[in-house]
Amino acid sequence: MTFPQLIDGKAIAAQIYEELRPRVASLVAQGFQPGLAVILVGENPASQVYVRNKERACEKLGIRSFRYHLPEKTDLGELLSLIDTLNACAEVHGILVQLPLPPHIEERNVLYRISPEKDVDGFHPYNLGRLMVGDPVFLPCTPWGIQELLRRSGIEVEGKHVVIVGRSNIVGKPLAMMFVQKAKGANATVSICHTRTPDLAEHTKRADILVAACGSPRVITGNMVKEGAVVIDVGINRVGEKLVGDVDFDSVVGKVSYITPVPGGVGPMTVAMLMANTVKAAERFFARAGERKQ
Ligand code: BQF
Repeated sequence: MTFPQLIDGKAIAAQIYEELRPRVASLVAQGFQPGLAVILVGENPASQVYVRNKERACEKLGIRSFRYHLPEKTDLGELLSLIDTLNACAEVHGILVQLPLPPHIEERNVLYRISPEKDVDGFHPYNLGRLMVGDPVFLPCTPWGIQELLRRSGIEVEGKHVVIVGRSNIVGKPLAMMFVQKAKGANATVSICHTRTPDLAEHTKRADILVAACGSPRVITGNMVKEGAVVIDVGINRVGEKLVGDVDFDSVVGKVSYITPVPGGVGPMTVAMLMANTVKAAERFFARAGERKQ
């Protein structure tokens, strides 16, 4: 029997907010308040919760947030013209389009329109390309949050076998790219699997660090995990009234050295890293404004 350590994402996120506070204060003291535009299309109830979480985080830090809540029937052209306006707006340093979008709007077309300098979600192909070549500007928030969770919990990634279950552009693929880099907090050996990988358990059992980001409730069970492994659960699934992860917590918890809970694990880190990217975007914006004046 091992005694697993619960990784407290809420506490680590709070630590990140405290580090951001003086950076926001310094910008405000120079007359430059950071601003984040949040675009929500339609009435997806989960999206409304996430948008509220992000607005609350902005408020806590003294970042201005601008909400654009558009009707479900909004067409691509209207959304693109709003993004063009925000790209040109000096009060807005970060632009975020809450996903998922309604099915009639192609997400790519929208994400590609956001100025890479305001792309605080890190989803623009420019920023994903910069990540791929090992010279990142804006990292996607959830993968960055996972890296910070591990680093701040004293869990070494270097030389470890990280197995990621999930291949999304938002979590699985960029996280794999981050951990495989020749860089601090990385230098891992990385496997990317997914729910259609044959003999998935054969792969997950080899993980020193297992990241579950496949978006299906409780698919990672105790028999799929190596004794003493670190388990990071990215999933947020509603099962009845309850929020559960992609990990079957009860069957895994007795085997592992560290595990993240759902809620209160990776989720709060995603929002914290969004704030970090927004502060960074504002700092970069004001540095460029200073150069133009000289
Ligand atoms: C927590 C998200 C799936 C699809 C689109 C705190 C959040 C969630 C959980 C949150 C998420 C998930 C967000 C907790 C933002 C993370 O206490 O466990 C915060 O607000 N998230 C999103 O914007 O879009 C998603 C998950």
